Amino acid sequence: MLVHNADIARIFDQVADLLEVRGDNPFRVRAYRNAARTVGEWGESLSEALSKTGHLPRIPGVGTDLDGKIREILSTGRLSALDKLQKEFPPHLTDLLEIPGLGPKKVRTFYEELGVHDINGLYRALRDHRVAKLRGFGPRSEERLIKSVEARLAKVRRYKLATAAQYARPLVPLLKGVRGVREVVVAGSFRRMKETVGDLDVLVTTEDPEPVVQSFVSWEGVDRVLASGSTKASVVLSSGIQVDLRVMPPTSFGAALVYFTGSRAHNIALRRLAQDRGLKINEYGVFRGKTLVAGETEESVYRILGLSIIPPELREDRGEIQRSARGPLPALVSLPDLKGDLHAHTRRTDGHNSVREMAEAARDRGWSYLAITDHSRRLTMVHGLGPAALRDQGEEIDRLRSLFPDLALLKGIEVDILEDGQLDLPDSVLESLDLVVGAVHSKFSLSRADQTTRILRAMDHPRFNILAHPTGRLIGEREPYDLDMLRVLRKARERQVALEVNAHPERLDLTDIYCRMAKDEGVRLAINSDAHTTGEFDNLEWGVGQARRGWIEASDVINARPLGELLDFLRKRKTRSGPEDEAKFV
Ligand code: DGT
Ligand code: CA
Ligand code: CA
Repeated sequence: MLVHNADIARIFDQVADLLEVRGDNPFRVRAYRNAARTVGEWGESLSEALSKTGHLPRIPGVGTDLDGKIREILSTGRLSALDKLQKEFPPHLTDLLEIPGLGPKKVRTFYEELGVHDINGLYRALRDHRVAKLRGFGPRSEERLIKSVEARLAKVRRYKLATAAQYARPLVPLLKGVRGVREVVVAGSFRRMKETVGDLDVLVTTEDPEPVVQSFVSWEGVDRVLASGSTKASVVLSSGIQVDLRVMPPTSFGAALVYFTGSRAHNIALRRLAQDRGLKINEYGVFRGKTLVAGETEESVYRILGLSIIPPELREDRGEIQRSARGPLPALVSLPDLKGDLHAHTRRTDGHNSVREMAEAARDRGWSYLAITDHSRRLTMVHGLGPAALRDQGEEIDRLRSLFPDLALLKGIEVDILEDGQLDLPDSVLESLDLVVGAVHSKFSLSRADQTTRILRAMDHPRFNILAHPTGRLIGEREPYDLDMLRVLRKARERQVALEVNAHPERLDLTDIYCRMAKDEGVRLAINSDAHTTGEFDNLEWGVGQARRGWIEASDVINARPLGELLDFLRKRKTRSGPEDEAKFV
């Protein structure tokens, strides 16, 4: 039985949804919700951990009860407690919770009073004006709900990159294990590291396609087979994600990889370029007349078109083809370039590990530095640090430093940017720190002018170093706040502030497009994990992916710099005051 962490998370979330609709104890609901989140983001596969060591790792928020439930899911793929709950309600009732403005109480009312079972049923009830007649509803809320439901019905489901990765990765060893298989690559938007993925596209090369298709469609993770032929198949996994398989001869590997990596726009541009040169390009190769002239490697395909090889993350037809016609593309930043992380939390606020545990994990990754940046005090959702608590943490860091001779532990804070642009700690406290990460956690709905002014003012603070998750968006859940990004970027350059590429799978903020805009404006970036557990340092991979999609090189990234250069950047106004000195940091 193959169970991913994301499957466990999904089951726990379903339990939480159903408990909520039933009106169960909110603490119980929250326990499931938190466990879903932690397990979903856990770095190592719990299934592998259990089979390797015989027990589960210590997971914050997972006590003996939930531990037992995880084991049940890992061994059976199901949870009897969920099966029982599901019998109480129609199977698609909780889909209604995905509609903005619909909480569990309303969902239950629709079910009990109107017999609504699913989103379509709700839509009919709305259109028949049955909802408007309910107590607590009226024509206005009816109108609003109709809009939300229509938006939901039109939406095609996409998966966050990190979630898609959990589903994609086990497929590779499975298919590599089939006799005769040469290469297995997950191509498509996944290979291009797009922030969300619609479906997975798996390319396999072999001389003998039959057994590959057979293993694929009969894999235990497959829920249903949509189509199956001699060299291709499409399935839906039990997680709901679709996977398209394509089996090709090894001589076509490069051409097929180019074709199935996409993007579609990139492919179309390549095809046009080929035509201009009297060539024909498809997934089997590049042809002059009937003669195959390239196709075994991606490099050969690009070369015959007069191009240098283009990294998958750039293949969006955003100028990469014209640029590669002129010579090699920039060497994009990669994970091993990072020398540390400048945004990480501990148990003192909402993290799960101690400073020491975080430092050990950083050391084990071979990093030169790690900044501890817990939340400041005013943040209402957690107990933020005030001056005394922060001093206390500073002393803890001082004591630990001798244990980590090769890792610089930096004292930092993730300080709230208040509504008026002030920072949520006194200057004297901020001055005592090695770095200040500033972030907006409240008042997301300020007007564009006010939100921009607020952030520009914060960046004017002489100790402000990094603007964390600059747009505040949560993928698929919360829109970015309204912001004049160009002005923010220009202020960042002027004040020697770096913008964060927050690597958390739900944030990926800055986006690829803004990364590129930042580079064009000469702004430095910091690719940070915002880790709340040691395992979440792994999330940096997703941040690096977005930066690469934004054409970012190591030289643009402050945490790809050696410690000395990083400190130079952070200590900006202790040694100098104006942007004219910035040339020092190139
Ligand atoms: P997704 O799945 O929506 O996140 O995005 P992709 O890029 O993975 O798109 P998908 O799965 O429809 O197709 C995978 C790749 O196959 C796509 O990036 C390019 C190639 N491809 C598919 N259909 C066509 C087509 O009609 N024309 C061309 N030129 N390429 C195609
Ligand atoms: Ca795809
Ligand atoms: Ca596809």
